Amino acid sequence: MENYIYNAGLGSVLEKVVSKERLSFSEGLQLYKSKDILALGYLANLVKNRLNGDKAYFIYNQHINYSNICTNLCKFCAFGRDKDSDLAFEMSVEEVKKKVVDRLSEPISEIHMVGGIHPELPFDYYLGLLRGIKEVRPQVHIQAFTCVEIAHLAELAGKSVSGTLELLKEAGLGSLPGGGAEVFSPRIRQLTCEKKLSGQKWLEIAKTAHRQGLKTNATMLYGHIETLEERLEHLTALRDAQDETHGFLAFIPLAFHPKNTAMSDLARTTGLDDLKNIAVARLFLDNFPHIKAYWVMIGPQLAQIALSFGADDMDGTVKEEVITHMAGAETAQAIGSRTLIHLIKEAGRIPVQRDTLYNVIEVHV
Ligand code: V47
Repeated sequence: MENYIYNAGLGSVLEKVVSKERLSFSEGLQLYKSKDILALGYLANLVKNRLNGDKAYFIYNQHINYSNICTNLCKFCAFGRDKDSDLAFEMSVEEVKKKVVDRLSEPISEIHMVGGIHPELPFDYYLGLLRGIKEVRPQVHIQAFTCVEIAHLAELAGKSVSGTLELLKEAGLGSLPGGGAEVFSPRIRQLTCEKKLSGQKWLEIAKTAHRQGLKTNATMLYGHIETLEERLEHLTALRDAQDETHGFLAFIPLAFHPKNTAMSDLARTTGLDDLKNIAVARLFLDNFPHIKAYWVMIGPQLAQIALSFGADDMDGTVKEEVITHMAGAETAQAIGSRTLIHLIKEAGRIPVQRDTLYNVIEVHV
């Protein structure tokens, strides 16, 4: 295989991978430009195996979107709605609690909860969501509110980001999901989500959370109008931030779904680009412990293959996924843990059911 990698022009990357040296920006670009997906997969798999062995993680989780009302209305998003839209929705704290209660018989260890930037809901509503969930499911880990929502909540609370995070933590917040990062490039943000907070602010909030002991994830929305250089700039900014705080748990590349968005003329991402984003992320983000293949966006079949291209995590059962499905995702809205275990085993990996912080709940041998 080593000759194959040299023939693919990636010999110098192989040497760096073997000697655990950090890849440069231009090497990252070379990986993105390579059409040799097998060479990329082989290299990424070396790193993945070194970090995570044969393990592939999944979690028993439940997604809850408390509201799609949003003032940002990003061009790539089919979920957000103006408050006067017929399709706008907003759940009361009681309704969110009921969603949790409805699944109390299932071994859910994480609630993943995000929503739009709502123009009217007060700060107390968000504290109420966290307290309400903890009231009915005290042991559950709540991974909620992207850095974009945290910036908004800090404004509502009239406090600093760290003061706001403290209050949210007291109410039950366990960690932050990785959404809202999109592509950090100011050019891309100007063209696709001009009202959203800047990439720099997103990173500052993530780092503030880390310094307060809150772990977070990070994402990149790829496959629309971003250049390969802009992808690499995004990954570089994440790698630099992680060097400072070591608070990111996982990186999740998010494949753009164009349907029902203001960018619906664009095509869906290809399988090759999906695998490439997983592999390049694994190789470039040398300080990220986990790379997730999010089956909702790339499909369970490709997510399974991604376990041989650098990914070590398939996310989880998810239950009612809404954000990607409003943008035309054809995957199911939930997946059974048995299916996840089967997919992982068939890929030659050991399925490890984890909690949010990657503590092992059960190894499914
Ligand atoms: O923030 C919006 C993106 C994110 C579209 O942290 C779209 O473990 C594709 O962040 N096509 C929400 N993507 C999902 C997310 C996530 C999912 C799973 C796990 C984790 C984690 C995080 O989805 C949004 C936005 O970046 N998004 N519209 C679209 N049309």
